[in-house]
Amino acid sequence: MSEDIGVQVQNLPWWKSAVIYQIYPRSFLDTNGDGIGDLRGIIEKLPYLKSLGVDAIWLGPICSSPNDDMGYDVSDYRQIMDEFGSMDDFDELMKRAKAIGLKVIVDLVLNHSSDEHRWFAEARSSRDNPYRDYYIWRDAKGNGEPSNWESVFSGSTWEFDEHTGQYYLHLYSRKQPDLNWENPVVRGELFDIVQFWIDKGVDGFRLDTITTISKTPGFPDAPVVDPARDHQAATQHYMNGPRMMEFLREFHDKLLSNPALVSIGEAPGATPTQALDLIGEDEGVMDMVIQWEHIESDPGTGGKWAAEWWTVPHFKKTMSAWQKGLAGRAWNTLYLNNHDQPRSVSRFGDDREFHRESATMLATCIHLLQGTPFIYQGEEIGMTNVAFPSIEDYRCVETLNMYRKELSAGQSNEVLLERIHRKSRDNGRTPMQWTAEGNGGFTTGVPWIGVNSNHEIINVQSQETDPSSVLNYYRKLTSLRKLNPIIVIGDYDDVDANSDWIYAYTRTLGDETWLCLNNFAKFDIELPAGLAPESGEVILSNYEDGVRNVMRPFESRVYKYLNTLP
Ligand code: TEU
Ligand code: CA
Repeated sequence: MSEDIGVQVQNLPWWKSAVIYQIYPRSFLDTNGDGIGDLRGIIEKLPYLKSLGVDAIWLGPICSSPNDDMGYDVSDYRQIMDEFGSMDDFDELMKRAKAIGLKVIVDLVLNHSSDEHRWFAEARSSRDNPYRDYYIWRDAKGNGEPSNWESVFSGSTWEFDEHTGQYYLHLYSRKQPDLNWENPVVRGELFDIVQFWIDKGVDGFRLDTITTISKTPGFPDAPVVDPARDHQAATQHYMNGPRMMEFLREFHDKLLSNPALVSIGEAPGATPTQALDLIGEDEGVMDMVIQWEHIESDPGTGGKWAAEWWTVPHFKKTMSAWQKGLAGRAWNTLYLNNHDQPRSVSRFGDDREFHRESATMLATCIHLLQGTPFIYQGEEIGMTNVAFPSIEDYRCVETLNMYRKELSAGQSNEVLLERIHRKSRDNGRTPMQWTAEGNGGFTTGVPWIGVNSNHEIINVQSQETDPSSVLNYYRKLTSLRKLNPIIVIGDYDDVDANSDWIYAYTRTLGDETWLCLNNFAKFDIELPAGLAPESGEVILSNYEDGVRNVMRPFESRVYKYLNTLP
């Protein structure tokens, strides 16, 4: 690597060359047999995380919570959730992570609190309580709710409070009342909480649903798109709202501008153009956004539960729009999995016949793009969706609410379970599969949600010793990134964008170009002449012995050229 390039990479903020590993603490490792993952479980697995070659861990919410939405409903922002352990455990986790060079990012849920938070208990006690204005209260309009908005988790966003005779707003579950960011006292309280975690030594924040903190004044009705009141229609009144940038600018100037901290805002509904406002290199208010466009690139209109018709060209178009839209102006996050999504190998790959091939192809495709790759726990062994037989086996509030609503509207249990098997967030929340033994080595007790029975085949232990495993392929990817600045800062371009099954793109830095070919089909694809490389060194592939002009099912191949493509 030339000296110039080495210096360029060294001068980047740490999070640009990093790989971030997302932990869903509840499902990672249980060390006391209560069936719930805990901080001591994370401490125990720090050497494993280090061995993956990741640079930072992002911990899903760890604060006190009644767990209506599994920690995304916080009842005390300065305490650790009982089930997860104590603040001493957290301090120890920080110390041990730092000692082995792992950074720690925490998840902050500032759009709403739990209804069991002290503030809300006060607020609902009377109309003139000093905490009343911490939340959003409105009178009935006519005889009905203040607006027709549908909650993300089904039903109205307005919940009537008998005691004080007004409605409060909750974009998510009724146990997640929205905080009133219009109130400067609330912003002050939230910023103090952020400072509390900075003082704890964390390296950054993932800011939950941060683009919904400002709502259209007057709460106008959403256009009625369909009688089912899908929540998408209302999002225009609370996503990227009128004062969002102002609030975030204040947040940035007071706290987030600290260059040692990374700030990653979750931005459902953001387009590349909107993202530039939030994260533009010069004027941005955060470092990166978790955008949803590529993950929701099912072009249907029926909302998340509709049968999807995901296509490779549409996916490529979305990825390219983000790659090109942000190039040189802002920084991408790269991911296909998290705790809100079904497992990518089941969704975009083939979790049976081509499990290893498709898990490694998807990984290659994501990790070689420009941006910071995220690995979600279990992805590194190719964990799959689960198909529990009964609704009783499910835990996710979004899933359960949708089921109840649709069942009472006349839909059958069978149809609803099929949707849930395909799309439920619980697909991504089953316990981490460490071993082939009972409960996958996750717990000695009864797990809070079932362990996928395929842990007998898909688990960390068996993949550790297999050089061709998905796990060891992820290790190859993280180390390749460390050795090759082209992966971090090389320019991106797409190639043959019209191909139905191949996602081909180049990365270029100085006189070096990499061609990354990914076959999303479960059958052979013959490469068109322009794409079939005549020369070039293969630096990475998930198959042995590449065949020049044919890509086998879910094959990935990365070629390196000097000077120019042949
Ligand atoms: O997600 C925000 C969000 O938009 C999701 O609720 C999304 O609409 C849903 O998952 C689609 O299936 C964040 C968290 O990531 C999520 O886990 C929380 O439930 C939500 O905020 C509320 O805090
Ligand atoms: Ca436990």
